[in-house]
Amino acid sequence: MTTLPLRQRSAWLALEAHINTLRATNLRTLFAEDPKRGERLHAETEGIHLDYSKQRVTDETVRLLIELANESGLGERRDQMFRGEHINVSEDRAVLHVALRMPKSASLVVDGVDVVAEVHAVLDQMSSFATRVRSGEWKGHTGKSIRNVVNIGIGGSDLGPVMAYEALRFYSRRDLTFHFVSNVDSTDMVEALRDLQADETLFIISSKTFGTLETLTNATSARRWLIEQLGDESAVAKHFVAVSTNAKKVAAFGIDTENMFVFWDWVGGRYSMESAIGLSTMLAIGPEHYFELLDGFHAMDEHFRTAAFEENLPVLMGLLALWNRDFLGCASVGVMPYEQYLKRLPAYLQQLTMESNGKHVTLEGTAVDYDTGALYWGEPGTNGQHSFYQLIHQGTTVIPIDFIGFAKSLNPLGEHHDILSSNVFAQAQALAFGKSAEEVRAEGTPESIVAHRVMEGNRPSNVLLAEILTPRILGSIIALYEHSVFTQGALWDIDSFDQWGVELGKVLAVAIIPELSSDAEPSLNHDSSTNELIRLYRRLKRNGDRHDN
Ligand code: G6Q
Repeated sequence: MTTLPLRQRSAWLALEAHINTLRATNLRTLFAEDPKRGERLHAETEGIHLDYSKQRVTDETVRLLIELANESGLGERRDQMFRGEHINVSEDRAVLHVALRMPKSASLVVDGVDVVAEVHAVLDQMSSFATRVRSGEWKGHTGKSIRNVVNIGIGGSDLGPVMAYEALRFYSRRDLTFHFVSNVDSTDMVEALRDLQADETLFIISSKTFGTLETLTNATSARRWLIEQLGDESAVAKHFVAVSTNAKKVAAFGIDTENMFVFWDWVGGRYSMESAIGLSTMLAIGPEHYFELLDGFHAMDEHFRTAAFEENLPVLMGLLALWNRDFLGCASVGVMPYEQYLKRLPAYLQQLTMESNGKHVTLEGTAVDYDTGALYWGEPGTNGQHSFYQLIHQGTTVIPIDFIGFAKSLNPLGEHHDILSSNVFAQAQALAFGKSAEEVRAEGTPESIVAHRVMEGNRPSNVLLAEILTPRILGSIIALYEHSVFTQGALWDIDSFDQWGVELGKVLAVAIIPELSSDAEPSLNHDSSTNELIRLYRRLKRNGDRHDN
């Protein structure tokens, strides 16, 4: 299907005309004129309720956005993904993370191979390994059971495992400790290993390519530490496993491929947390809970694949995000989970959204003439309310917020949970409706500070509400965001599955490493700023001062 460039599509032009109606009104008026608005502008699936009535939209906006989705061929593009077509065009790859969570009974044949059967073979291998480690049957080099797990990986091979471990900590084994080393900064590794006994520690080296400098540097140091502690190189076999697509490099590193868990090039790094990259998650929560997590992902996949766009949560969220970005000019989105266990969710979503949709050309390589991915960030509630929410309420830039709340706490304690949740509703209310000068005056505020206390309101938000955080709900929330990202990318006509922008810095760093480490004064051929910084670094490095604790 050939489509016109985005800004020439008729629904886009209609939205450009329609925005003027919305500029002339605000959320206060929209709610006052339409008492049922809050009951109407919502959608629900898989126990997740999305209230989007506090977005700056009307029924007409949503209708036009859905028309834009249809005109852009969103349905066809989604189906291409589910069929395993190479929709990651710049890397010529299929995009099949949805196959990672299909049930065993399903089948998806891509290039003559049933990928679902392959996925479940690895899941079986992971389950049997996790069961052996968790039961104490897997013994380390000295015959002791494993008590500590250290996942070494970065980016997509770290953020998912860390986020899921924190999110599902309630369901995890408390007699096992989990550590996640990602940064090549030695402090990350040294602090993680500080209190660990080597003979009770299992390292999972997670790297799709097994060629990532940070991960290989960390893995090499971990291996050296283990051998030094246990005094025997053969100890590596019982304390190192690998998760990768690259068996050759795993073997070259010295990990027996018997202890390797594979995945495939059709799984993007930031879409890999439920592949073998989730091994640490499975070790923490056990296979049964892990399969519930996969079920949650799959249920949302099916909803995305089959539900009408009007009721389709990921499609609606994606369209609203595009509306805020391109028509309301919002460059940033705040994700605020009111659930302590989701404290790493904003960081996880930051990669998912920004690495996927931070793109400047269309699939054909033409420069886009509209804004693409927004900046995503956030903190768990209520902490942010006592710091940066000031700017969200009264600053000169409008930041749409996704509030994520739950009706029940996993750790009920007195009134805590109702106090926490009241803030979800109150913050969304305050952002939408603000406080007028008349209301401020009516409180007896001195005239000199009335203006300071006025809150203009009309600031958009989504509220996602579910009953309680379970592995299944977590899977559904992540898949919801994945497909929202997909929806935005499809309309923007960009490749949401590559990440060429991260390459240049890596290459430049590799050239600079020897210039920092060699004893001989290198001849520097960079720009004058880089040259000068390298010289200064070398001078400071030679400085004789030591810093001991
Ligand atoms: C994610 C990116 C990136 C990747 C890391 C780690 O989509 O591709 O974050 O996950 O660079 O790569 P490896 O898993 O290959 O070490």
